[in-house]
Amino acid sequence: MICSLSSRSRFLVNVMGCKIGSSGLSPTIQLNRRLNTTQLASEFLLIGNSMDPELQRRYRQLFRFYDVQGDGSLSVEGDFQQVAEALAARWQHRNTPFPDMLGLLLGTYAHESERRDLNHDGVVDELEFVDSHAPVVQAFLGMRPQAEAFIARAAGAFFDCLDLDCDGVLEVGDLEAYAAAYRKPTEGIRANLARMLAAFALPPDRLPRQVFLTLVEQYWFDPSPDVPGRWLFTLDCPTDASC
Ligand SMILES: [Ca+2]
Ligand SMILES: [Ca+2]
Repeated sequence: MICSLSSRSRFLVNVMGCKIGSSGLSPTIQLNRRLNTTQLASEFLLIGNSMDPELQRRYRQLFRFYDVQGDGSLSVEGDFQQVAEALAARWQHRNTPFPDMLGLLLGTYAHESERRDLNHDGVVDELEFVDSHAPVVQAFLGMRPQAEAFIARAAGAFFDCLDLDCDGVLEVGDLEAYAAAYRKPTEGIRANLARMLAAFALPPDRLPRQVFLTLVEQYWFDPSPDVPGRWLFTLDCPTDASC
């Protein structure tokens, strides 16, 4: 995720993986490096087992979405670099909302990958990906107002990276470009967006910024079976929207 920081939410931001401090490493990561691998695995196994199964399912789904090469591991070089380049390239000949969008995306992906790489072998596997989000969930539950403010900034900045005409609304083409950057199929995106927007009694093909933020928060943190955000990364919605 992309971050702009305020001192109020530093703990949460540390957990969410944004860069702070002179070392460039969050205290969470620094602490992790003082533990040996066995201790670390035990810590995260315990936390991971306490996570809601539905959230674990979604994080596994998200891992597969992010896995551009489909090889069961994530890395900047193998997966995220081409995504960042594809998303930044859409802005060619346009004024970007950030001075160096490619650099911002690459830096964010690099930092997120480092945070998730619990055994520091340079890649993130599915188990690491799921387990590394346990402290994020705990931080969200423990610091809800700060967490929501953080989501508004971080996910909001990512929204801006996709909103080519800067009108505060994502269209189907913006979401298709995002999925295509991850080499994912785009056929079901229109129907999937329509069913999510129907839950907000909104027109089927325009996703406002605030609704996007709500869907992101639901996907990451609300395991309820009826929230529309649970569909956010669903790629196989039938085109007749009957799913
Ligand atoms: Ca690893
Ligand atoms: Ca737009």
